[in-house]
Parts: sequence; C-alpha cells; structure tokens
Amino acid sequence: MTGRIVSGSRNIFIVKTEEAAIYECKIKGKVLKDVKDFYNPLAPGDLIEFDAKTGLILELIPRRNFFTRFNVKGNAPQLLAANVDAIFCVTTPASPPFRPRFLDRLLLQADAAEIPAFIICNKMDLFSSVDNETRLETEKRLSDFERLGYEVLRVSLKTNEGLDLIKSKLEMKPAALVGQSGCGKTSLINALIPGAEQKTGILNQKYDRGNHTTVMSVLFENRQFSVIDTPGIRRFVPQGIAIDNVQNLMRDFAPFAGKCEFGLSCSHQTESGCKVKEAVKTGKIHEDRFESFVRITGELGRLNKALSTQFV
Ligand SMILES: Nc1nc2c(ncn2[C@@H]2O[C@H](COP(=O)(O)OP(=O)(O)OP(=O)(O)O)[C@@H](O)[C@H]2O)c(=O)[nH]1
Ligand SMILES: [Mg+2]
Ligand SMILES: [Zn+2]
Repeated sequence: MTGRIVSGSRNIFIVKTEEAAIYECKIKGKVLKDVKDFYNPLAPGDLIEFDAKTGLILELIPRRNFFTRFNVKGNAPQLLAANVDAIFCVTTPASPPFRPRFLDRLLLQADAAEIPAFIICNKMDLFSSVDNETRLETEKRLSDFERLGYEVLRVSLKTNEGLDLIKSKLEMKPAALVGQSGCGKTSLINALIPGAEQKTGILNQKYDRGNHTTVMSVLFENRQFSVIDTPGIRRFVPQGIAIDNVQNLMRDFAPFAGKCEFGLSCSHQTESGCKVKEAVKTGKIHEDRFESFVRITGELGRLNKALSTQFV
C-alpha cells in the first residue's frame, strides 16, 4: 500500500493512506535504500510503500524535494519535511526578537532545495511596542527580503490580522512551517486546522525566547490545508550546499558572482577589486546579508573538513 508519513519518532512512523486510514509502521531491519545518510530516515510528507498486514515500510518513493538542516548534535543532515510546495519561514518583530540572519539561512536552504519560500512575520500586534530604532531596522530588512523576491506576510494570530492572506497562500499546499522556537508555528496550525488543538508554549521570560514546545515534525491535514509543523530551531546550519555555490544562491550576491577582479575564486573578503564588497558599500547588498554570507561559508567549510576527516 502507498502511504504518506505523518510523523516519526525512533523507528515508529505514523502513516496515512489516500483514504485517510492511519497505520503505525516500522522500517524493516532499519535499513531502507537512499535514507542511510540522514540523521532521520523519513520525514513528514514522505511517500512510502508499506505492508498493511505487518506494518513494515518496504520502500521510499523518490522525493520530489526535501528540506534539511545540519544537525550539529547528531553530526548528520536532518530531514525536516519532504515533498512540499512551499516553505514558510516564521519570524516575529518581538518575543522572540527579530533575527534576520536566521531567515537568511532558512531562505538559502529553501532556494538550494528549489522550494518556493515565504516569510511570515507573526505577532505584528507587538510591533508598535518595539523601540523606534529596532522597528525601523526590522522594516528595512523585511523590505530588503521583498526586494529579493520573497513575499512577506505580516500577521497576528492574536488579532487575526492577515490570517486570510496566509490562508490563501497556504492553500497551495502541501507546505512546511519552519523557524525559531516561540514564533507561533503551532499557533498557526491551530488557527488553520480546527481540531488540531496542538500544545503551544509560553516564552521563557528571562531569555525572551521559546521553550521548544513542539518536539517533532508532524503533518496536519484537512480538506483545505496540508501543513507540516516543525520543532523550533535554535541554530540553523545549512546543509548540502557547495561553498562556491552560496554566492549564486544568495539572490543579492548572484549578480556579482564571477565579476570580481579575481573572478570566481574571489572569497569576497580580502581581495582587491571585489564587486561584492563594492555592492555592500553602495547598499546593493545589506551588510547584514554579507555577515551571513561570511558566517555561512565559514561554517560550510568547517563542516566539509570535519566530514572529510571523519571518513579518512
Ligand atoms: N502576542 C502574540 N502572541 C502570539 C501570537 N501568535 C502566537 N503567540 C504566542 O506565542 C507563544 C508561542 O507560540 P507557539 O505556537 O507555541 O510557537 P512555536 O513556533 O510553535 O514554538 P516551538 O514549538 O517551541 O517551536 C504562545 O504563547 C502563543 O500564544 C501573536 O500573533 N501575537
Ligand atoms: Mg510549536
Ligand atoms: Zn569578490
């Protein structure tokens, strides 16, 4: 039988068939072709063949796409969602504080996976209480994302401002919600899917951040929506991207890739005649985005080195 993974923990997977029958399944002998390089072998959204009698998962149907991050603790790529039409990166202007460089990472990973990405800026009801300087800087960064072609959906799940817009975008289904803990991913699931009634968390008052309420990715569906809720992430380390390709994938860098005096070998950091540095000076690349570029390429370099020495 064919089914879709709803959730998975250890070797127990909840599988849903086309007729909405639910099965609890396991991977046979723990080994499934094409999944061995991941921290978790299957993600919500994955399509599988399974034996309804024994509950054994027999085969993974090739994915049309998947969204991953590098799980530093587990030292392996981690699948967050598979076979989705869109990634919705959920952020907030406050509680937790706006972190645009976190968004840079999510958007890079979505672009690398060739999955359309949207930004949901939730908790807009809190925006007026943010100090002027931070508010202006946040608006500037959000408009910069719009300039790069990412749609920004400003909403409040508290006042329901913008909820209809989100609903219209999410109808393109299936989609995944990703972001920091406490941004309101699960609150959005509850607003979209009456009856989901998933637990949401209060913020840690001392650190003004979420408490990691959601602990595993789960696919929620009704007639209108098919949305994967994912656990909040503290540090998003991009994965499966060649260092040289970051400049092509970051949309504001791409026009300058290969145009520097040292061509494609320019690291855009110390070299003379660097067009990227020039673009930062003239404001064509936000300096924050440049900082993201430096950090991400540095991390990918260290990651590749660690992985290659590991297998010597
Ligand atoms: N002020 C305000 N609070 C909100 C809004 N949306 C959600 N919250 C609150 O934010 C807190 C965190 O919401 P969750 O939905 O649990 O956040 P999450 O992104 O799922 O967090 P993790 O599961 O930890 O990743 C809850 O107390 C919500 O009630 C909003 O639009 N405005
Ligand atoms: Mg949650
Ligand atoms: Zn350069």
